[in-house]
Amino acid sequence: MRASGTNEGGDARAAYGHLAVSEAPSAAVVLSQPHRRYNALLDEWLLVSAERTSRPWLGRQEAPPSVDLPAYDPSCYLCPGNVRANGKWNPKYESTFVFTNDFAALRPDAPDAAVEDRLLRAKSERGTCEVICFSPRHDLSLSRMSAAQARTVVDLWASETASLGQQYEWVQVFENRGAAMGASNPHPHGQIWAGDALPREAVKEDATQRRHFEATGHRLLMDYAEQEVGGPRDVGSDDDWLVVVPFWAAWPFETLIVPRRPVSRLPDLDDRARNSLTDRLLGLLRGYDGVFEAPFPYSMGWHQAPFDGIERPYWQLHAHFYPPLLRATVRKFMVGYELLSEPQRDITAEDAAERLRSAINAASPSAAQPGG
Ligand code: H2U
Ligand code: ZN
Repeated sequence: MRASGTNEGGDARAAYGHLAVSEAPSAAVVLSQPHRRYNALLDEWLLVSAERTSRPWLGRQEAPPSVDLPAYDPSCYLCPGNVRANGKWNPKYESTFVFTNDFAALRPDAPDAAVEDRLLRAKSERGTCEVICFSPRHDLSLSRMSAAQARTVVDLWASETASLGQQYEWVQVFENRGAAMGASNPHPHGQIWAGDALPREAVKEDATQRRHFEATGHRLLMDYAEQEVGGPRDVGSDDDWLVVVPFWAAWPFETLIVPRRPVSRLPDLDDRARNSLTDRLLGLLRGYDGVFEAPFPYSMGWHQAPFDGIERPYWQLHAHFYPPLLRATVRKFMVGYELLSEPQRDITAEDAAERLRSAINAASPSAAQPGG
């Protein structure tokens, strides 16, 4: 058994055995008490207070997602051949389908203008928003697709990135899955927003990755992968991909997926890397659905190097999965302390990884051998 956050001595040393030997005893002490962890990718700290999950909960319960969906829903605005909210018709698509969001948050025709009035500053932002349907089947989810179907989604992420990257500096591919994460419709779909400016998270990750590269000559996330593969937070890496509950995870079952070779953007992934990504993704997503034996809500998205023509050899492609659930019907709220001070989590990343790894193993026995 892997040590939980409260284990001490030998157990804890076993769990943290990946740390330098001289550090192991003190690491075990630090990591088994309330402590702060450093997020190297965001240059931020968060508070880890394991075992708070035993506190009583009389708050909001998430409704279990409805699982009995029809393969085609005549009232769904994403199903093939149906009409959307603004009167446009979807084609009778048979694989994937992309359209410009009818309620786009960014527009390509925004004027180039700015406001500068002492502390009041604003800039216009040019961009576009796409909705990407993963399948014509209303009742499928990425987690329940065949490898061939899921590969079409990987290819779609890459091809849309390539074309939007010709016009915009930042291309954000993402998916909100489940009502708990704000998905408006169970039909399997994601979104891509692209714009001229580097948004907040991109600016932070750009700075940390650049600093690490300047100091070491290595990509931060490749060094991180080397440190994590086969360790207590690995939930099913292979030769091509790191799949990990990051040391600095803030959300209970947060994961990070990173290619183990230098890759800056989705379109740069070769055929082999796309196939292994498809397998890693399906393993992870089926594991997620197994954790509470119900479709697992999350927001996920890809971070890739900006398309601004600037040489950025330090930028490593990666995906973040941010699932909100702490228990089957109880979500983690990022509220008081999190909003006002810093993120805080209730189960350790190592405990979450252990649970996720068993769920991945149960869903697909060969999928979750750490480092295998
Ligand atoms: P989410 O489920 O992640 O919200 O994505 C669905 C998007 O689909 C949402 O951004 C758009 C919404 O604006 N949409 C259309 O573009 N056309 C419609 O007919 C309904 C919803
Ligand atoms: Zn549908």
